[in-house]
Amino acid sequence: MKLYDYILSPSGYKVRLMAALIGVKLELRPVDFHPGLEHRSPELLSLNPAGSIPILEDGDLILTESSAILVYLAAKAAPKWLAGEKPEEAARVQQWLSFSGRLTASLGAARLHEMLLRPGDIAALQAQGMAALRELEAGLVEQRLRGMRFLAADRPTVADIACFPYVALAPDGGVLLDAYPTIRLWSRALRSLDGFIEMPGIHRLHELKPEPQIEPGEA
Ligand SMILES: N[C@@H](CCC(=O)N[C@@H](CS)C(=O)NCC(=O)O)C(=O)O
Repeated sequence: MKLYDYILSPSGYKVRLMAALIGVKLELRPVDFHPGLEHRSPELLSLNPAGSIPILEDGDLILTESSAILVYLAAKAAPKWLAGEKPEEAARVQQWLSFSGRLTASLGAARLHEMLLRPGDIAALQAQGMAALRELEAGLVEQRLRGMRFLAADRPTVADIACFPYVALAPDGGVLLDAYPTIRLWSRALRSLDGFIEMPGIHRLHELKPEPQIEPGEA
């Protein structure tokens, strides 16, 4: 399977991370996203008219949209990551896959603005990003009250992988994670999974850093 990818792309990293966690081997085809804008070249637009990466090629199949690619990899190699057995878990997966698009549009756009000087209303993007983080924090607190550490089930699913990178990289766009203790715990849980891989700005769990404390009544 060939992945059109850029090392600093959180959306490409979603696919690389998913593949690493479930033991799928990918052939990486680096795209000169910046400064070359290769994702908007005729070759890549013929694969994805939307002009975005990642793009996955598997034989004759060409897939765009990172959420679809995550679902494809999981369905092929590790269906447990789809959490389809219980209706409410399957629905929650869909809910958070859809929500992940809002993280890309807010935190991702703020990051592009700050790192690659993309035009945009940075204050509005950061405010939208913080609103999304509050929603994610509330969702994770509800899950904890159900005894679950992950977004859709008691184990990680494609939904967690779809949401994680733009959240972890929020500080690149000027949005700090200090106000979201449950998100930080969730990030720690993901970063300590067997097979976890890093990207620039997202590190494996550092064992020496103490757990954030959640005060009674905060969760
Ligand atoms: N909805 C797409 C969005 C992916 C996305 O935003 N990719 C960025 C790179 S991280 C991109 O290609 N953006 C196009 C651009 O900014 O010109 C997906 O989930 O695959």
